[in-house]
Formats: sequence, structure tokens, C-alpha cells
Amino acid sequence: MANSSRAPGRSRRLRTALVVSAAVGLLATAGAVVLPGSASAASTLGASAAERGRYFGTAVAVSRLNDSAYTTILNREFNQVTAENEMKIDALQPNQGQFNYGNADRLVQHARNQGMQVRGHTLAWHSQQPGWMQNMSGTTLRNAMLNHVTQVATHFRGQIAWWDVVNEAFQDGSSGARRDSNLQRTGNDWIEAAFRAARQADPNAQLCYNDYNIDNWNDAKTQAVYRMVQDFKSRGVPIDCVGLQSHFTGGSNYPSNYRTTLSSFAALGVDVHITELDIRNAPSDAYRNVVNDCLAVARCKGITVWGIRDSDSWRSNESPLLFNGSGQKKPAYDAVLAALNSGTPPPTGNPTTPPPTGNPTTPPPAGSCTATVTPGQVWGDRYNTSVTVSGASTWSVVVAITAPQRVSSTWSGSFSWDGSGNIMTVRSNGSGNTFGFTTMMNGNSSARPQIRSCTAG
Ligand code: 9MR
Repeated sequence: MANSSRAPGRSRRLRTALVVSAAVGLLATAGAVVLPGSASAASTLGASAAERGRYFGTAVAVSRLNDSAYTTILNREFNQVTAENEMKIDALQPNQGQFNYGNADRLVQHARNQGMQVRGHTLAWHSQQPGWMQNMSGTTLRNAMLNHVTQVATHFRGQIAWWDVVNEAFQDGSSGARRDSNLQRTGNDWIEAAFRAARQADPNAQLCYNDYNIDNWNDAKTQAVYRMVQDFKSRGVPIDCVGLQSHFTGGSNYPSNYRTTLSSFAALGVDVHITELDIRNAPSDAYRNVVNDCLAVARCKGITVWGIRDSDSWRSNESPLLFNGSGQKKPAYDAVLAALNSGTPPPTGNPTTPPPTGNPTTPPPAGSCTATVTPGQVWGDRYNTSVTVSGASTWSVVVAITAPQRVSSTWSGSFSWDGSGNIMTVRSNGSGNTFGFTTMMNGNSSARPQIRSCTAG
């Protein structure tokens, strides 16, 4: 546990001068504290989901960020985004060794400005491979795939809450087999190799397997993915979550055993995410059922719809989304918001110990420096923090985050985490003396980051 591993450094830390911003008191009251059982009627999808410890997100086409009607809805309603196409292999590495991060970085920047979490989609997939990769096979392809995973996960380290490490690797139908692809032909272990490479490159991102048609618990494909996740967990392959795309479009219906599927995956010790939801003709009851099923499973962390307006959908002729082409809320929107609002808020977690106040007038010991916390913007489910270091130009600052809170994005420093994911070390990286990060409250709206130490050099 994180607490016992903290013990050895305690006396040195107590001597370390800590400056805790005078605004800590302000911060303690800034977050919306949701009392268990309290009635709530949040007026947007993201805010309501956040009150239940979840996110509500959407796929974003980066080119549409120039459309103000689109961006207005995006910023108002959603607190999570997935790039619809801009983080796929062909978009990020169009020529071998030549990475093109422009569009993806633009989305990440937009998300950071809005305090939205980002799902990375997707590191390894048989589809949307650039031409050079489609023509590869064997060890050459395996190495190129692993290099792509490493390069991309490293580029976005600290910015991505969840990666769809591998997408759509199983066949439809009754076989329960892996899908044939150039990646599959490099050997059955390609999936776990991709997960290991992703963990190494970004230890703080949650790593997901993502697929469609794994919604019905009785389907052979669902069972096959379940067995793979069970096997990965038993052998220590680093997997944290399963994404159910849940495209109930094109003739695939919402199944009545969907909740069983969510809870069965969760029982394996992974989180579950509904990653690409859209439903043909957007029936209110099916949308409501999906929300209720997610809220009924503690490890269901959130829902992402695959586009904002029907006109943005990959299946726009099926009008499967929550907003019509003019950006008006459809009946399914009201059903989703009402279902979210009637869900139970998560437990508020353990009472937290107030941070040590230190003595701001004591000068820091030699070799030390001072880290001053400045609280930033607070949303329903998350908040920003910036930290300014004085007394040194190169430094490393240790910051403790109280679980279940978790840092979802970072800037202007080099960030690493201990095994628990709660103790963060930030090193100067030449981008000045102020670094910052977004923390997801995950049901604990009162705890705030604590500076553990500031070391010069
Ligand atoms: O919505 C995406 C569409 O714009 C692309 O043309 C298509 C290309 O493969 O991919 C769509 O998104 C898919 C997602 O990446 C994976 N699951 C299925 C989605 C719908 O096809």
C-alpha cells in the first residue's frame, strides 16, 4: 500500500520546508461536494456523470473544432474526448519513422484547456495502417508495431488517461478465434507484446483492449475476449480495462444481458468503458438502459458516444446520436441525462488528513528548494493545480495524490509515478519553473495534492 511505502522518508520530509498555498482553504470548498444520497439535477452530461464518479465523452473529429456550433456543444456537455481518426496509425506515422502529431496534439491541447480526459485510440490495429505497414510481415512488422506503440505512447505520456492499446483483434461469428491480420500472423503474442510496450512507455496510462460485438454475454466473441483478459490477468500481462465499443448500429442491437457482460469483465479485475456508443435511430429506452447498466457496475468508468450530432456520425443515415444535425438535443439526450441524474453518487471515500502546513518562514535547507502550490480551475469532477519552484533552476518535486484521485494530464515538467500511481515525481525539463497537472477527483472532491519534497539539482 502507498501508506507503508511512505514511512521511511518521513523524518527527512518533515524537515523539508513546505509551502502550502494560502488558498488551500479556498480549494477545500471549491469542489462540488456530493453527499451520498443527495438529489442532484446537473444540467449537462459531463457534470452529471462526474457526480457519479464517471465521465461522459465523445469522439471528436479535429477538423470540426473550427465549427463553433460543434465546439459549443463539445465544451458544454462532455468531459472526455477520443480522437475519431487522428491518433490512428496511418494518421500518426504516415511514412515509416516520420511522425505527424499536429492534429492529435491540437485535440490534446483543447482537452487540456477544457479539463477533459483523453482516450488514446488506437496503438495497434489491423485497420487504418499506413501503406508501408500494410506491406510488412513477420519480425519486421512486429518491430515496427512495437516501435509505433513506444514512440506514440512516449510522445503523449502524461496526457492520455486510457489507451486503446489493441483494437478489434477478434473475429465476429461463432469461432471465438482471433481475427486474421498481418499483425496476428506475427504470432499470437502480438497483443501482449503491445500491452507491455505501452506500459513501459507510459506507466500512468490505463491500458485497454477495445472491440465491437462484445456486448452480448452469450456471443462467442465476447467469451473469447473474456478468456483473453482472464489469461492476461493470471499471467501478469499489464491490462487495466476493456472497452466495449457498443455500436448498436447497422443491425446489432442493445442486448438485454449487457449489464452481465459489464459486470463479468469487471469481476476479472479490470475497469470497463463504453467507448463508441451509438444506437440506430437513437431510441431513448436503449440509451437509458446503457446508462443504467454502466451506473450499476462500479468498475464502469464512463461512456463515450461516437460523435456529437447525427451529421457528425460515421452512420449519419441512421441518426444514432444525442444531438440532431442542428445541434438540438434529441429525446435520447433527455433520457440519458435523466438516467445519469437519478444514479447514485459514489461513496465519498475515506476522510482525508489535512495537508501539513509547514512553516513558510523557515528557509529551505541547502540543496533544497521551495515548491508553492497555486490552485487552478475546478470542474465537477477534476481540478487543475500549478506548482512554482523557487530557489533552484533544476529541481525535482515529489507530490502525493490521495487515491482514488488520479492525475490525468500534465504539462511543463517531466513526470513519473511510483507503482501505486499516487506519488508523482516532477523534474524540471527546461520549460520554466512552473509545472501543472489535472487531477480527477474520482469521488473524492476534497483531497488536494501535497508537496512532499523539493530537491535542487
Ligand atoms: O468513425 C470512424 C470513421 O470516420 C473512419 O472512417 C473509420 C475508418 O476505419 O473509423 C471509424 O471509427 C471506428 C473506430 O475507429 C473503431 N471502431 C469502429 C468505428 C466505426 O467504424
